[in-house]
Amino acid sequence: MGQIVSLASLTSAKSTEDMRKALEGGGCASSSCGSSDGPSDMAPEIWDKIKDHPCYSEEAHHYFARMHVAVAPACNIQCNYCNRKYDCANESRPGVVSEKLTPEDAARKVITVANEVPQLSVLGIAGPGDACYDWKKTKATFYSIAKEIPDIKLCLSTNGLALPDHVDEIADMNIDHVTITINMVDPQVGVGIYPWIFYQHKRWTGLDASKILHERQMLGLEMLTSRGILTKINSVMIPGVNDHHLPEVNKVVKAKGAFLHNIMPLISDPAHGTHYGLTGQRGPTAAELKTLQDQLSDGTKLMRHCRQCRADAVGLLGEDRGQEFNMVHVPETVTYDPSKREAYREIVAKERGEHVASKEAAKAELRTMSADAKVLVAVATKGGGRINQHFGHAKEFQVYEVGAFGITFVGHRKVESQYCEGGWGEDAALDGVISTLEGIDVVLCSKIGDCPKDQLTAAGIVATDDYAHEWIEAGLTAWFAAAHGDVALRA
Ligand code: CLF
Ligand code: SF4
Repeated sequence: MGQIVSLASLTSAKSTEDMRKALEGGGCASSSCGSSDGPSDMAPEIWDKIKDHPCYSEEAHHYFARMHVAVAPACNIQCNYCNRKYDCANESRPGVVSEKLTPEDAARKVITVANEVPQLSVLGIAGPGDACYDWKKTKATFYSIAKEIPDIKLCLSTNGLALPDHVDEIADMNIDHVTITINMVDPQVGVGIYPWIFYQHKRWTGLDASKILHERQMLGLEMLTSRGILTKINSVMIPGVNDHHLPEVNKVVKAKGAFLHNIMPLISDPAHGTHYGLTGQRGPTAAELKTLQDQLSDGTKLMRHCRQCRADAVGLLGEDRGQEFNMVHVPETVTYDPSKREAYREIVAKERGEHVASKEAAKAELRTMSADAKVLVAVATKGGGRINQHFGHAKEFQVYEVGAFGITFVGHRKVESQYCEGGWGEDAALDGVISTLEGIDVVLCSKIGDCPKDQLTAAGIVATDDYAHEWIEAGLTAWFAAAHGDVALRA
């Protein structure tokens, strides 16, 4: 068994050997949901495009990082979940304001991050307005960074209205990943989401606005997929507005060739000052989101590992290193040094092989179990695919459904305040963690004290550190076999 992986130790690793040591005992979480498909599930050229993209491959998100640069402030529509004071809520958490950058600043920042963060594989532009409407800045930024760091993947996110005007340039610039936020395919539904759009020098409202937006989104999607550009659809799930309509959206975007569908829960905190926030529109519960996702399992593959990240996010999904790379920390002149990224990639390539073998073994073992049992397991992990985090330090838990059918990655549960902050346990925080874990049967972590364990037991949740530092799949399977061994089918 390897040592505990610390992704922080990877990013601060000074040498290839340090990185290798940090990764041993590390790895990644897996699942059998759509976006976790591996090389055997798709054409090699598609796998090649997604294998290092943390949003397009669930497996990759444990190894590779993205960063966003906020170069595109202008927007051409109004969404009811957006307050223009903040960044584009289509691709980032509302209520977060990023530092606006010029394309030149952005280039310096990306090179600085690439020199420091070996996991960096993707540069995304997701606003803070609309990347296609503010196209000149988006284009200038991608152009200069692609020249400096040719192997970085370029990714953009858009509301779709201006998209058809730029698809040819997107293809020419090798932007292989585009996200369109599509919340409806019936303009009548859109009336409740979009108060206005600005199109062809004119402001449109009501059904007219929705119709135009819908037509442009569909056209943009078709144009992208016909050029082989991988297109992800983001949909914001808004209870009572479009939740019942999203299966239809899923069906339509699948028919038009979308690669992935990411259903994001509406965040409508009144403090963010959005229309929905101020009018009391609620977001969906975790259970409602899961029910909808389960309903869609036959449609376009689902992304379930989205973290609704900050608009100036830097790092692995779920990790927030944006503040470390504010412009005050970025040198005036900086030269790209590929050595850290190259060394990291070599190590990850090896590590992934071992992890895939472990997942296959886990799958085979589970197939020998009774088909009846099915449990929801929350795993505390710092990344690297291992059960390697103390219960009290977890800022989020990765949730898996486990049964004879295999292991399905369900999503993550964010912890508002960690149980053990500052070295001792806080009872009030534990209550919060327990309510975060509602519906979970089992918690696997690398360490847990008797007190929180007892309180979890009282809440009907089994917690154990027996599988500390195991690959996640191996630990899940071992726990499942121990708990359901009496009904195992094998001789
Ligand atoms: Fe950024 Fe979006 Fe590209 Fe990823 S994010 S532009 S596809 S590189 Fe990813 Fe963040 Fe979710 Fe977006 S976790 S909010 S899906
Ligand atoms: Fe806000 Fe983005 Fe919608 Fe524009 S597209 S209104 S920036 S959420």
